[in-house]
Amino acid sequence: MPSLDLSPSLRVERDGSVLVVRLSRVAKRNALDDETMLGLESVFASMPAGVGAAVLCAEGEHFSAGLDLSELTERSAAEGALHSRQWHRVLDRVQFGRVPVVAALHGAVVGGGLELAAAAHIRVAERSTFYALPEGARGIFVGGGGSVRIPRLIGVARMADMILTGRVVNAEEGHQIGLSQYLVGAGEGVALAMTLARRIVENAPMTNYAVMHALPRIAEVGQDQGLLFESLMAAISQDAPEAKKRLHEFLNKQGRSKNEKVGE
Ligand code: 1HE
Repeated sequence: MPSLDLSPSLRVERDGSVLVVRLSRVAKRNALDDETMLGLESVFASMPAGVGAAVLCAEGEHFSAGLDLSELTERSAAEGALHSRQWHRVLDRVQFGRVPVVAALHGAVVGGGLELAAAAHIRVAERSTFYALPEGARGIFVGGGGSVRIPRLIGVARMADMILTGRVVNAEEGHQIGLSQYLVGAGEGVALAMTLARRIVENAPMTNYAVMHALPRIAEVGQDQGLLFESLMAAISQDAPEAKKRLHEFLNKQGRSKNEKVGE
């Protein structure tokens, strides 16, 4: 696997059509300092040609301890706003980049770590995973897009509870309430994330584009606009040569057994 290392706190490797992005700041429990965030921005902004999906995972016992609190102490309000906007920019690169992102979670997924995980399109959680928003205890508020992305996964009331009371959500509960789409045993997260990423790469590029860029926006607008937006996206995707080729293959049953028909 060729290595594309950028910063000491990130390890980036290519495995065929999948880019594996690994938080690698174990001594600080993968706390997200500016260097790491800017590294993530540059990775997701310059996805190499031929890569069709990314896996986001972490070394050590924890996915991420969130914002690096040592960088927070002397910041003014103005600097804080700019810093939060920097996080928004970086996590928008993750969510609205060129390729779908599958996050493999374990251990602490807290504060900004949960905000980062929420920017991925699919979350696979190992049973060691726990989620928390210690912002309340630290006297601050989320600043990395959490108040926008996390309620879309679990609702405002659950997120409010996590900040106000410091409630820690374990992997099973997190799975039930929608923080993860997959729940697996210890050490199985990255393998499943890789399998899912390889499956995603097989989709027509326009399908993946529509799911990443159109679906979350359609879900936010009114029914009228949403239905029109959906029709336009459907028309564009079915017009692509790849879609026409796939439909012909299905109708001509080229190289397909009965068992492969659904989902494939
Ligand atoms: C850190 C950080 C950090 C650990 N910033 N240095 N996030 C938090 O409030 C979570 C704070 N961290 C924890 O609750 C715990 O570290 C963990 C539960 C994640 C892991 O516990 P543990 O026992 O494995 O590790 P530790 O002994 O607490 O920490 C090991 C080292 O990592 C230690 O440094 P050392 O030099 O003394 O060895 C810790 O200081 C350091 N460390 N977490 C800086 N977060 C965009 S806005 C987002 C706002 C937020 O994210 S607020 C939530 C911040």
